[in-house]
Amino acid sequence: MTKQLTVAVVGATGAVGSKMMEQLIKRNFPIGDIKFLASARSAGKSIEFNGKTYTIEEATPEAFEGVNVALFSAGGSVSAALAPEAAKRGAVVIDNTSHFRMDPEVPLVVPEVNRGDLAKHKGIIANPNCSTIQMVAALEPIRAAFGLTKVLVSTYQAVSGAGISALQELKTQSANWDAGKEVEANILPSGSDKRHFPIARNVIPQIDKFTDNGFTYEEMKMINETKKIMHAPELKVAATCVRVPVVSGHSESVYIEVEKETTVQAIFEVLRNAPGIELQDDIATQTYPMPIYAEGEDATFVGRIRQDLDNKKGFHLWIVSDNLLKGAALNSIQIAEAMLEDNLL
Ligand code: 25A
Ligand code: L14
Repeated sequence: MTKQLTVAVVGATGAVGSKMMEQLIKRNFPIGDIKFLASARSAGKSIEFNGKTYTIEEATPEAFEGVNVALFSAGGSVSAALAPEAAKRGAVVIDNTSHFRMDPEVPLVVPEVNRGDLAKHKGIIANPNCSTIQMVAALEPIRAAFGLTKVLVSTYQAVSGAGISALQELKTQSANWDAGKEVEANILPSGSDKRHFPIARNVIPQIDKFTDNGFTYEEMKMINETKKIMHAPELKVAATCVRVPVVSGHSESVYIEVEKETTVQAIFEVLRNAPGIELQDDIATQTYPMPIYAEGEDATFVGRIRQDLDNKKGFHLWIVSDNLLKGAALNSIQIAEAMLEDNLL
């Protein structure tokens, strides 16, 4: 019989946390007991899970006593304070925030790409950035077959990545536009930055705050995390991250350079056999990935694959996935499943 685990979900009432709950049920994760932790604001409220009602508890260090797996998605400061406390009490933490991702002691894992890194864990595993997960899931099979030297990506990121309050803002702004009322902006591009712009009927070339080098933190996450996950410190990566008024599903225009000369047909073949990837590429029937069709789906969709006209080793791809699923909740649960299979839990 499979082991039954005690699971804690931190940030269950959030955009990612609620998807984690859905995935635990959908994938039949072996739960013996489960608890839901949030801020004091939500403690005492009730939450439905698999037909039963649970009371939300405040996330405190003691709340992790007896927990086997703790799924965190409540923001970086919550993980910084509580993930080590959970690990100290014997839980394996799977953390959705960026806080521990570049810590050399913390595995940063997309199971299809670097599952082997899980064995090196010391209590905390980091779930990568959503835009990074879908990109490396699609590029790893190509790297394994043809080598990879360079990646240039521009993203078209959905609003749900910024949490429930940002989604609410998109809805209110859209309604106000339609009603001819004044449109207010308080959250995007970044709640903690100085200026805010409407996302309804707009495109914002800033996700997260700016770092000193002119790239944003979101762009630097894509650059650094891609190299770490693919074990490729020499890989050249650059990113431009852009918010678009889409609810869920991140899209990416990606240009890559491979080591060995190859063809679009050979890349099709590799992607057709890749785990978690669905090839949607047939221009004769206008078949290509789009976020409204990726929403709610587990796969990472790839299409519009073209050979560059000036560089035989250059290829262009269009990659789309549900940022709350493969980009966050699904990948977290897949990490837990892989650890169970590999006797790490
Ligand atoms: O700090 P960061 O890194 O910048 O992260 C910012 C946000 O990104 C989301 C998540 O927002 C996070 O807060 N996030 C995290 N990882 C993500 C990922 N991989 C990610 N988004 C995409 N991809 P969220 O809205 O999705 O979820 C927030 C959850 O975290 C709980 N929480 C917050 N502070 C906490 C805490 N839990 C424990 N301790 C703390 N100190 C939060 O629960 C929610 O589950 P909550 O109780 O704080 O909020 C419950 C409901 O309250 C409403 N609400 C939200 N903000 C406010 C508010 N009400 C009043 N004032 C507010 N400021 C919401 O309706 C919420 O559902
Ligand atoms: O996982 O879309 O580092 O605003 C947190 C916020 C990813 C995207 C992370 C967003 C992100 C994100």
